[in-house]
Amino acid sequence: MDKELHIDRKEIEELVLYTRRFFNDQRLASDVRSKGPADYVTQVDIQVQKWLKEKLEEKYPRIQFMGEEKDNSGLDFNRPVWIVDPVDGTTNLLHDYKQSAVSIGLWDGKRIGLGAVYLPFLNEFFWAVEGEGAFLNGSRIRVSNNKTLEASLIAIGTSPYYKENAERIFDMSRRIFMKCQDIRRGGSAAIDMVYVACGRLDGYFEMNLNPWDYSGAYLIVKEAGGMVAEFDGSPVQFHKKSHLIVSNGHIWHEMQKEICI
Ligand code: 2AM
Ligand code: CA
Ligand code: CA
Ligand code: CA
Repeated sequence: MDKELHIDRKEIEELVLYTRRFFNDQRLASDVRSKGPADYVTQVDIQVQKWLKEKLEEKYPRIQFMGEEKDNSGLDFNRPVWIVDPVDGTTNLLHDYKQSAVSIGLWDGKRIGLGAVYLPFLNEFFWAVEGEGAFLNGSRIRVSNNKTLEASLIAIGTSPYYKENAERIFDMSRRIFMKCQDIRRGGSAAIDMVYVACGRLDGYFEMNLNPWDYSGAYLIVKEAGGMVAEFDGSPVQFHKKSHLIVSNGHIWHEMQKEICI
């Protein structure tokens, strides 16, 4: 990462951990607006984004801010950008399912140099800086060592806002299911990815993800020894929608074989 940016881990961690109070406020979670099919925004999303935007802009005035719940036109990706999902897993929040995350990636103008994902309901803070490894609450994490799909637990994504893709997605999921130990559907891309990073899951795939869904967790998976790439094997692009396969590395190609028929 560009060292000139002078990012202080402790400072970012404190800002992110502060957001826990918004997640625990039932009034904010039940203040809901619909953005489209199966697509919602609550006051938790709004308040967490507002908090992070204000604080990050105050501490790092040279870094631009991209967030799911704002207009992101006019950003210059040749310069640094925070890529923020204030709540990943909003549908879970609506149902009090306790599986949601705050996700922050730092695009340094060339690549992702830092990733932070916070799980407020578990009080787990995942962190990675390029070349420095991945951490969960301060302890080093590694992906699992499972070498086959047969021994693997795989999370799927269902893209509920694009139900016209359902047949294709459930076809892929069925093929994966037939070869693996079992599947899970957690509802937060960021959580599924950091769970791959720390070995709770062996793989995950989903279509149509936005940069704020995966930018924070991307580096955490990579620094934990895992692999993240588009369905066709090409590198992840951070300014557009992506179809991603994420794994411990060993089973990436075996997953791809079932997904891309
Ligand atoms: P969200 O909770 O921040 O909206 C669930 O399938 C995953 O897809 C979650 O990470 C969810 O993020 C994300 N998601 C939800 N709506 C989406 C949309 N319209 N486009 C792309 N991703 C979406
Ligand atoms: Ca959303
Ligand atoms: Ca999201
Ligand atoms: Ca979100």
